[in-house]
Order: sequence, then C-alpha cells, then structure tokens
Amino acid sequence: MQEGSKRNRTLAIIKPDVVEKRRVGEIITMIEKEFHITEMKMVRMTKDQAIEFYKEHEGKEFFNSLTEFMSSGPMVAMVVEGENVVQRFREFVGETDPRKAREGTIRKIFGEGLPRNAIHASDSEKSAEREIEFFFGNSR
Ligand code: 3AN
Repeated sequence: MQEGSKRNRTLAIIKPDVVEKRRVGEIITMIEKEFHITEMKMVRMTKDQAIEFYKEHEGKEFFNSLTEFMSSGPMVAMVVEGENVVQRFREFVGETDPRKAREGTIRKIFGEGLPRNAIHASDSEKSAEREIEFFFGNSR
C-alpha cells in the first residue's frame, strides 16, 4: 500500500427506486469492478428508522420527502471497502443531484432526481462508522 493511502470502509445503500426497477444487480456489478463489498443485506426501514438515520438533515425542507422515500420499500445496504474509500466512493457515485452528476456515474445512469438519486454514500469516515453500526451493528 502506498504511503498516505488508507484502507477503510463506507456505507452504501441502493435506494428503493432501484430495487423497484430491478436494477440492483447492475449497480453491484459496477461497484465490484472498483471496490470490495464485505457485507450486504436487503432491508426496509420504518419511517422512524429513516428519521433516525437522516437526523443530521432534520429541519431541511426535503427531510419529509427524503424519509418517506427511504421508508417506501426495500433497499440494499452494504459495507464497501477500499483505499480512501469514503472519498473515492462519493466521487464514484456522482453528485447528489443526478442532473449534475458526471457521465458514467451511478447517479447519472440510474438517478431520477431528488430524493430518488439511486444510491447513498457516507460523507465522512465518522458518518460511515455510525451508518455501518446502524445497519450492521458492531460486528467486528
Ligand atoms: P449526499 O447523499 O450526496 O451526501 P446530502 O447529504 O446533501 O447528499 O443529502 C442526503 C439525501 O437527501 C440525498 N442523497 C438525497 O436523496 C436527498 N436530498 C438532498 N437534497 C435534496 C433536495 N433538494 N430535495 C430532495 N431530496 C434531497
């Protein structure tokens, strides 16, 4: 491993819009070409769980539509590992708004808009650890 690079983990969620369209496999294939998926499960959040998961966004004008959407159906949560994965994975999925996302990114290809932007990616190492704990517990 090169100096300065660090292997770490992040949380990804393939959102309910993608599950509904039955395109989960295509996204997993894209992720596996670049990163290691080390844990994965299909889950459905209650509205209260979605509120807890996104609590840092409480008060924002999109909070209700976001938590409604994220509790509207099953989704696929996974732990993704790699070097500097938090930052690299965010670049890989593309900008929050699919219309602004770079060509070839998951959000550009699969996103329909906001909040239906296909995939979640943790925004920092600290968030990643909290979010992994939320879905997978302290399993290591
Ligand atoms: P990111 O997921 O790229 O870190 P955040 O943290 O700004 O983006 O937003 C969290 C989630 O909230 C996004 N993934 C998206 O689904 C939703 N969201 C963000 N901005 C809006 C908006 N203006 N309208 C509706 N939903 C939004």
